[in-house]
Parts: sequence; C-alpha cells; structure tokens
Amino acid sequence: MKRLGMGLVGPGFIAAHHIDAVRRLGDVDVVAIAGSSVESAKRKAAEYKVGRSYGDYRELIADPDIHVVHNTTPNHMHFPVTMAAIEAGKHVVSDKPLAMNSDESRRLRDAAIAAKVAHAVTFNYRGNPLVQHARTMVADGSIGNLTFIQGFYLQDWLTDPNVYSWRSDPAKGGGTSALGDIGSHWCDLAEHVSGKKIASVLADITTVVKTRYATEGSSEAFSKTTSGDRKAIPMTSEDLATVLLRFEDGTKGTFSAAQTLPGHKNDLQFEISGLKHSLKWRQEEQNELWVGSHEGPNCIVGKDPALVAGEALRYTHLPAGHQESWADAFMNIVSDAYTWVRAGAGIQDKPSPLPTFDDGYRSNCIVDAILASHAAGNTWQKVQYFPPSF
Ligand code: SOE
Repeated sequence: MKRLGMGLVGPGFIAAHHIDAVRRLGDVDVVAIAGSSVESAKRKAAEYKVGRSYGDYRELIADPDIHVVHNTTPNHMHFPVTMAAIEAGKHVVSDKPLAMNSDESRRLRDAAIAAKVAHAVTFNYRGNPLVQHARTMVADGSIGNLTFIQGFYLQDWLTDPNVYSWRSDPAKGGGTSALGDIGSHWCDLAEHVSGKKIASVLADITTVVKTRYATEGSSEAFSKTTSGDRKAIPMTSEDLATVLLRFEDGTKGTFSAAQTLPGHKNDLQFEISGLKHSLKWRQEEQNELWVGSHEGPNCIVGKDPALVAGEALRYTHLPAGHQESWADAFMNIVSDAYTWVRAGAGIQDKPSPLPTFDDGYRSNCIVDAILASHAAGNTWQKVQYFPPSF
C-alpha cells in the first residue's frame, strides 16, 4: 500500500497528539512541520523528530510529499491555511473551531466539497467507543423516543486571571471562549449521538474573570505569567454559558459550558433520555456508560469488546478492564480521516462517525445563534445553517 505523507501547520499544544495519532497508523509518514518562524518550526521538528521544517505554511502545502495537511494553528489562521491547502488539492484535518465564524467555515466546507478532498474536523470525543455505543442504542430504538438531552462541558484553567493566551484574544481566538472551545464539542456530541439537529437556542452568557494579566508576547496556549512587566487586559468573551435547546423534532435540551469552575478539569458529560432508558457518559470516566431504567435496575456498560455494538467495536482496541483514553479516541478519529483519504474521499465512503467540515460549519452556526440569543436580550434564536448546495 502506498504510504501517505502528513504535514502539520501550527506546532502548539495539540500538535503532539496529531503527530502521535498519525504515527500509530503505521502507513503514514510525518513529513514536515510549519511554524510561525523558521526557528520555531526547526525547534518543534527536532522535538517531534520530524525531518523537514518550514517557516511558512505555503511552503509546506507546496511540498509534493505531503498529501494531508493538519491545521493546528490558532483559530484566526484556520481559514487561510485550510483554504490554501484545499486550493492545492490537499486533504485537510482541521482543529475545531473550523473557522472564526460561520461565513468563513461555510466557504471552507463548500470549497472542500468542490475540490473533492477529504475534510475532517477534530470533534475527537466522537472517537470514544462508548459514545458510539450510545449512538447505536439511540439509533436502534433501544432507549425509546427521545425526550431530553442535557449535560455540560466544564473546565477550570481560566479561573486564574494570570492565564492569558491567543485563546482569550478575540482577534486570534474569535469572539467566544467557553462556547467555541468546549461548548462546541458538547453540541457536536449531542447532535451526533441523538441523530437530531439543534434548531433553536436561548442563552445566558457571562464573563466571570473580567480582567486578565499578561506580559507582552505571552500568547502560547495556557500561558501563565505572575511576574515581569504585566498589563491588564479586559476580557470581552464569555467564560460561562447556560443554554436551553430545542431540537428539530421538538426534543428539549440544555447544557452549560464554562472554563472558570474550580475543580472541573475536562468535565464533559452528556445524558440522553428516551421513554425507556437514559444514557449518561462522562469524559473523565470514559470507559463507562450509565444506563438508567424506570423499570428494572440501572447499570453500567463497561468498554468491553464483548458488550459494545456498532462503530464502538472497531474503536475498542483493548480487552475489558484495560482503560482506553483521550489519546486513543483522538486516534480513532484521525484513523477514520485517513481511511476516507484512502477510499478516494467520496462523500459516500466517509466512515460514519468522522466529523466533516459540514459539522464544523454547523458548530459555528450554533455558537453564532447562542451569541445572538444573548445579545438580543436572552431570546430564542434559530440556528441559521445552509446545507451544501451540490
Ligand atoms: C482546552 O480547553 C481544550 O484543549 C480544548 O481546546 C479541546 O478541544 C478539548 O478537547 C480539551 O480542552
């Protein structure tokens, strides 16, 4: 089988996981890294043991040995890098959010479809075996007609006002913080597992930490500075949000997203109730799925190849009792992206759990509607989403 070449643009925090996932596939070479300067690219290439480095992403995209471009740049660079890769006929794996707003992400989706390139966005929690098991239980009617979808995605790393990076700068991170960074994952999971689309939203959003402190140039993700010549930076984006949801068929829902709640590290949970059962999955205990019953006992389904169904089976790599984790789920999604590339990237050949640019665009549309709801005085707003026209 022909080996594929991967090139990564933007070697920050998440880059190591893209590289690790690709290396685990065994038939893909990590060819090059592009950074914001020749020096940073060289340094990161040496750290990750990658042969080539470029100070400009356009040089990486032009490298004939690279078939798939992974875009792990800060959010404001998602659009130009991904568009340039599509125009060069390269397949793309992009970090979420796909772009800074729904106009940009719609253009990326349409361009990727027209260019017939594989186009994945890393809503990586879909790669968890028990997320896929829950999706199968919903789809085959095991939990009955859906009534309510609820949950949260809570973190605490922005509780400290000394933490500041590009993520808190609207010019680089976009106009939203908790919603775009992690609320987007929750909404994607809710739609993916339920098979239903969010039609309208009513939101209440808050900025808990109103001022952050940073020295000039401290923009690496998760940077913290407590000394030196620091300046006070007023925060404009939300770090706490509560949202009511109406799905397209009338199913109701609610979720919260926050990055300023002490003790919540990467606390993503969703619960989906039908008339027969409820299912609850929590990312921090990702090898268990709670099944609630009105008649009969509640139980826990463990991540066990003998118990899971549907796509969950091929996402389960170890026997029962052997814990799998965040990086394994991430790898499952990256693996599906390369399966799609090898199949020729036709939409009919896409592995069903793999999130595409259309999902990335939907996510931007949902976040836009949530921000519009709050701005309009906490009123219901429709999600304005346009399906692909070809
Ligand atoms: C930071 O909030 C972050 O790394 C997100 O950007 C990721 O998407 C999420 O999976 C974990 O937390």
